[in-house]
Amino acid sequence: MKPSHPLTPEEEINIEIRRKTIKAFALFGLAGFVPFGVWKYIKNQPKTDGVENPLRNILEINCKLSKSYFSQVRLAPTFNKSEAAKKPKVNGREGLKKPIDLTEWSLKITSDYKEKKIVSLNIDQIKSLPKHEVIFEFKCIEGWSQVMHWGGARLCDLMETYKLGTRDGSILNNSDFKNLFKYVGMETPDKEYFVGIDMESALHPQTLLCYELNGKPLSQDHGFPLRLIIPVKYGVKNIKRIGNIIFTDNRPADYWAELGYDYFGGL
Ligand SMILES: Nc1nc2c(c(=O)[nH]1)N[C@H]1C(S)=C(S)[C@@H](COP(=O)(O)O)O[C@H]1N2
Ligand SMILES: [Mo]
Repeated sequence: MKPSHPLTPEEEINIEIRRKTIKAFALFGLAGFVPFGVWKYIKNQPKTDGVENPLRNILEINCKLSKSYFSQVRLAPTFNKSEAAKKPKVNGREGLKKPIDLTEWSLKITSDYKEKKIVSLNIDQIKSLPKHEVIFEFKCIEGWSQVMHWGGARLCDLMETYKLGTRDGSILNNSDFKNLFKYVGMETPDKEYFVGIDMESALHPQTLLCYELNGKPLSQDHGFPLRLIIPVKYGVKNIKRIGNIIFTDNRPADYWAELGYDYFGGL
């Protein structure tokens, strides 16, 4: 349905909430059953400056790339440190068979164009990017969830700093989003576990490359030395022990999507 007038910001937000709500319910095969009620529920949440809380203004986000990409962004709800699980559960060990140490690890990033650009980074280079923390409810498709407290660098800051994500290797200018690759693929150093992420979710300000859990260095089981935390997606997309990253227009292989789960794995 196309309105006959330019949308007011309020209308745009409503359409966006409704779209996301329907998408979330479609995942559970419930589309057409609940959306309106749930949408109304979200709509009736407290507002900050006239904007429903789940959709906060991007103004408080300082990654330029992310800021120019999103005019409004829906943030995953966050919690206090005291609410985070003291003994966080470990789930999934694909690609983590043997322990790894920093002497044998680097993050290799490839951009999928003719002259493939490869950037290789060590953990100190990741740690020198601005550090962000997120405390959110981590959800696994197996049916459990827990509040977890993570720390690391924003993927969008990495992309901006190393001029990654654009097809011509330039820093994204304010409106030239067509120049962005469509996907980001990530895999473990042994390629046993791998995920594909849509660019929009990669640029989300809560999407972090994490090296800390509960304020301490990651354990091997939780993805040492670097893992993805992407609160807008289910656990499956939160790959542990990232070895390689690729920016590409070809939909990257995805471990759980190949086993029949929804490729986008969003919440
Ligand atoms: N390398 C790797 N990453 C992975 C998995 C895996 O098997 N291997 N499992 C995923 C799943 S299904 C979940 S729920 C989360 C669990 O993260 P945690 O062990 O830190 O709680 O990791 C995700 N990342
Ligand atoms: Mo999971």
